[in-house]
Amino acid sequence: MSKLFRAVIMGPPGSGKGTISERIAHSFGLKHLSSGDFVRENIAAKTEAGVLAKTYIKKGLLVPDHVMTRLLLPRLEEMTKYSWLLDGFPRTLAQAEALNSACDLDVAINLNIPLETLKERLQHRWIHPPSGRVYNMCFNPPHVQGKDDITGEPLIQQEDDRPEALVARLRHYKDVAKPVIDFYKMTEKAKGILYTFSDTETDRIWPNISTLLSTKISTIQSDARCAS
Ligand code: G5P
Repeated sequence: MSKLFRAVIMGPPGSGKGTISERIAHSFGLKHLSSGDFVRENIAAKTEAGVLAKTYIKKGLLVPDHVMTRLLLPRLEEMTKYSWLLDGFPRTLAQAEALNSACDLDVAINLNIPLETLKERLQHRWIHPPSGRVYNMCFNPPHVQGKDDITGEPLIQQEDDRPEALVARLRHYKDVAKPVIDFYKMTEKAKGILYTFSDTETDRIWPNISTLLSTKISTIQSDARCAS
């Protein structure tokens, strides 16, 4: 019998959540659920939540909790048969509490990356909106400058990666993240699931995350086998 595995990945803008999530999804077969992608899909579809979210993202602010939980929790309810990795949620204590009520997590990954590294990365990030492919002009540049590798279509810089919005995003993250970390350290149900990784390079963090998840997933599956 195999048991489902549920994880979250948290970290400031530019900490590598998306990059690491792709590697986790690819290596471990978890569904990658990105809160940022859900928000952007809703903005593109001009849903009521999307129109509201856009006004916050433009200013580099978090989307209000009631909007985020309304977008995210129904998506999780559709995923009851799958193992998943939730990228970018929770961001606030209220979101952590809502998620805690909705499901049991196995692992919470926390990325701790220096501020200067974050600013440097995000200033150089460009995306291909139709596919969501992300480039960094230094770390993983496109083959042709300004063009998507697969389609050749133009790349754009997201509004919230522009310098004014960026500084506000990083500052705001710090204020709201600490209670979330404390929540995972102190709440009885979540005790022992938080793992923090600190470095300036994703490629140095990745092997440690990969080892952690290999160990956790095989422990959970062998526990499930013993119980059945
Ligand atoms: P998102 O989309 O969740 P952010 O701001 O949390 O956005 P972001 O900016 O997408 O997160 P990330 O996923 O942590 O960053 O990082 P990434 O995209 O993998 O890497 C950033 C860049 O660095 C990329 O260009 C990558 O190639 C490069 N890179 C990675 N590793 C390295 C490395 O080792 N070296 C170098 N040189 N480069 C590297 O959310 C967007 C907005 O939606 C709202 C908020 O307004 C948010 O700002 N939102 C929410 N609001 C409230 N609550 C929530 N739960 C919300 N979720 C989203």
